[in-house]
Amino acid sequence: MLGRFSRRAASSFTHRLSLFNASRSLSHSFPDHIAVDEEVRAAVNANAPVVALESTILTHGIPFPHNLALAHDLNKIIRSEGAVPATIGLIKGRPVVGASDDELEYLCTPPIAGADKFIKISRRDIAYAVAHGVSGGTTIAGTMILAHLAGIRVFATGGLGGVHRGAEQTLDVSADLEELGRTPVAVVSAGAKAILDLEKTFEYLETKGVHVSTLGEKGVNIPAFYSRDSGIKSPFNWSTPEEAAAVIHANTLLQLQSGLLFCVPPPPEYAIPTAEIDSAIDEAVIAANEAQIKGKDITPFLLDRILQITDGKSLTSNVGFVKNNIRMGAKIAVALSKREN
Ligand code: PSU
Ligand code: MN
Repeated sequence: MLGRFSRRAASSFTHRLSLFNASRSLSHSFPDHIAVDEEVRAAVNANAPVVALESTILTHGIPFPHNLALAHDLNKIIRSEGAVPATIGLIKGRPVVGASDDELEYLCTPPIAGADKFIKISRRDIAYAVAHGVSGGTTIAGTMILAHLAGIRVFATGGLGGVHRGAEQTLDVSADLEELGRTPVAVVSAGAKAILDLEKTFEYLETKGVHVSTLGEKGVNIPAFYSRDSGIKSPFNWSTPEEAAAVIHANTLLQLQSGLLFCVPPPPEYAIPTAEIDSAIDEAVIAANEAQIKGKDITPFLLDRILQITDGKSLTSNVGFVKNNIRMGAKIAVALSKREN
């Protein structure tokens, strides 16, 4: 009886799988109002590997000229793994998926004095930016939305926004968490950093039904961005890109509509010891409170302060492991494409 049941289950699974593959071979319907690069379009239609990249890390995270060098390096890394890079952002009100070299340069160059600054674009900001012809960097939330509309399922970046310390008073919870709960894109990152309340951040992701898995043996904890161990147990672990791809594939097949978070601990050579980075973070958080920084300005403020306090060490670390995350993201995208073609 059991054998019969599992045979039936298996055959219906295979049937669903072939339906899935058939539907993937139809071309994706790209919304008219999003400028999707030709190469990205072709790759999405062929279910070839594509990796989305965010642009808030370029406009508000990493200072010029390091941001531009990083943007080019990330594209090269993705290509060297056999995938197509697609940096996402808004340029003069136009959502762009797969920024050209000129567009990357535009997004990375600080605005000249007096010019409008780039805004930081999450879900609430997209329609405004489009309506007003505004340019800006998309956060993880904003990037997930546009990646999904363009048919891209893998997105790699540095670190996730989360529940801020003191959120019980301020209710400051990053839109990234909400988006992970409602948009089926896999985000590859070094977790969220200890500028946040990490316990609350991962509780929130659990409530929202987000799959969280950390690279490493079973039992390896979630990383904390600059440091390898947040002290928080990872609900799941993954060891190979194929394992991660299998979970993304199942999430698609079941049409769960929720996002997935694949954490990659920073390689030891780029990690900063917890005690060292924690004291810099504490100092930065105190400075933010004193200066009464609020809302979407908090994350950029803290990143900049930590950079100053660590005398640039946080930047070297950040750039190093972002590249590592992006390589892992590309490997996952390649494994996902292989699995489904
Ligand atoms: N964490 C970082 N670097 C970053 C960000 C977060 O270490 O650049 C950016 C990401 O784009 C993320 C956003 O989506 O900040 C979260 O901002 P907020 O906390 O305002 O939601
Ligand atoms: Mn916030």
